[in-house]
Amino acid sequence: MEDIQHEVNGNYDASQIQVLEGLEAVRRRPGMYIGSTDSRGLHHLIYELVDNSIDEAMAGYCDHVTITIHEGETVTVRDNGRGIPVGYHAKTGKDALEVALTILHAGGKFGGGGYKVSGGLHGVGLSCVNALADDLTVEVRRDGKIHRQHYQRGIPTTPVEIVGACDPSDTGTSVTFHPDPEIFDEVKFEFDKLKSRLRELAFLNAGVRITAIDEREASKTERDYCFEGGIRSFVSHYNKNKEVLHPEPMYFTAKRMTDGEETATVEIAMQWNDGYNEDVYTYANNINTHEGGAHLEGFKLALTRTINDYAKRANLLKDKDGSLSGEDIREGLTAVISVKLEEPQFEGQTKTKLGNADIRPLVSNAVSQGLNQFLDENPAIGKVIVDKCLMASRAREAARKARDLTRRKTLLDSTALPGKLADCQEKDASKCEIFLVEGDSAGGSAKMGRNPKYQAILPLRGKILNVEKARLDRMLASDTIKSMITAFGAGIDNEFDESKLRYHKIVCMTDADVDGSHIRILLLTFFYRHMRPLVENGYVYIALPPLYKVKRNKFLRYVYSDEELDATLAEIGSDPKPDIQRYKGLGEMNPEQLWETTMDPENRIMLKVTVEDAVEADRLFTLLMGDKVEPRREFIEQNAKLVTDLDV
Ligand code: 0RA
Repeated sequence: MEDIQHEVNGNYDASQIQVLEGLEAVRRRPGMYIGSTDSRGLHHLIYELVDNSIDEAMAGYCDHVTITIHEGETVTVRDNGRGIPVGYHAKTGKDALEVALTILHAGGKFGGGGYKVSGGLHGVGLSCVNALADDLTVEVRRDGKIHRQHYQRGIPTTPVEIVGACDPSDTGTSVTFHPDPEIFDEVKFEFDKLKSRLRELAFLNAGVRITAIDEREASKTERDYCFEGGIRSFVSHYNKNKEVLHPEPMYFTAKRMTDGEETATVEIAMQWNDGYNEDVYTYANNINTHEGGAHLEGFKLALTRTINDYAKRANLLKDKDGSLSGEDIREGLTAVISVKLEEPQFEGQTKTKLGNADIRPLVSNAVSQGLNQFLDENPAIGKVIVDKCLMASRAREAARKARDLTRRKTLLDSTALPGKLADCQEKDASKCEIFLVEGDSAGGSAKMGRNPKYQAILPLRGKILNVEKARLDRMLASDTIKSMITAFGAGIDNEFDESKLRYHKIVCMTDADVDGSHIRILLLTFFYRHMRPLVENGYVYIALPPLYKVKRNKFLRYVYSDEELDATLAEIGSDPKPDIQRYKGLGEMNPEQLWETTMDPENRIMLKVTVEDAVEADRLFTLLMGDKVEPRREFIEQNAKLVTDLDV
């Protein structure tokens, strides 16, 4: 008896030291665990908790997750899973709940919950959030009791206590925390940012209801996401404003079983529309694999082979047509591929390429079998799809000829940069910036105001061609597009070569009005569609020009929003009246002002464009420019503000 007591105490001391060391490591180098301590890292705290609940849902024990942002930036993530285990944990001599909250890597995985497939980018979960919260409360509903424990900066301030009773059928976990202001640059959650990730998770986990509530007075909102169709609904959502070639997305799935246990699942949903873009989104364990990988390879392989085989079998493809290329087949295709597997290997530059080679045959078999069966059962749809591929093939041939022409031109005159470009002197691309400026008058000011050593100016004239509706040949005929391609120097589409890029900062400098935001949407869409690495690797920025200049005697300040204007006026008082100038456009600023406020690296504010921004721009673009008039009008009526505020 005494021995056992001793043993428990001994372990307790050792494990206590380990716990403190572990939590201290997280607090000392938070970036290692959650990526960063900026807004992205802050939101990551919520995703870590949501991932745990989604793991519980993937294991089949949970179908509702609620995320609430309370006043004061405190957040609750609540689920109706089995509840984190509570009770004496022999190995540590502590409560199992405390172990889950304090030991790195314990999170949702300790104790063998009976499932192996798990999401979560970092897998450090609960304890990590706990270490980075100045205040945290965990509550577990299990066996008819409500258990609760409080923490501050990862250290328990109460034991695990039973604080009430509940219905024994009511089980689940609820974590309420406040991020530690000592760790994060700014503690302010953005509901819009959360919303899109939570909706994505709901699409990826069919039938799981995700409720997002913003209780804060200034931004009160509630959203409820639940898609019985899962990734089928995801594809329908992407194709919402498009004309589709068949009424419902196709859906294929397969599982891998090892020793009677499910060790991997793949799901594919896809639907063609009458557009020209290829939109294939791939996920592994709910993480967007932007760089593709084994699942995408398996998909492309099977799709190309199956469509070609069918086209020949059904006599839709004559020998003289040769065979259809993968690109032709994927023109106008929207697809979501979601795989869930044990020990995913994330590779590539941004760790978003799935490495697990054995997932490739699983995906390709699912697509081959499923698609073959679909085509045999739906020959009319099969013909529409193959006809569309044939049209793509012919258009691509025409485009190739058009492109050869432009290439030959640049070959003859390879140093010819666009006439309107005011280039910089520096040759080291990593130091160079190019400002894409709306209109000639702002372009003129920018040329005079810039630092010509490393800043280049390209004025954009007129409307930028609608890349959604235009095929490659017509797109290349647009002067604006051509001048950007030549100025950047890295080519487009498959031939895009990042190493040839002439500027490592590409800055969209447009007015803060509706026209400006349209141009910005067009630019982002063009980059996303035809120079995607620009966006993925963080070369694209949005300049933020000021809205006002406030001046009184020696006081001078440029102000970037209405809220900031109010704050400034409050700060300096209203006696005597300051002079407030409102800038309606960049063209109203003189070269010195433009330099000082928007171009000088010392003072300027620039937003780095993320892939999410570009995807959103692309979606808005479809709405603004697509063929369907009604949704566009509705959209503009409802989102007049969003259209002008895209860069948030
Ligand atoms: C391990 C085992 C069991 C539940 C969980 C983890 C669990 C963790 C989290 C974190 C957030 N929500 C969660 N829900 C469940 C249960 C084991 C059992 O009851 O047999």
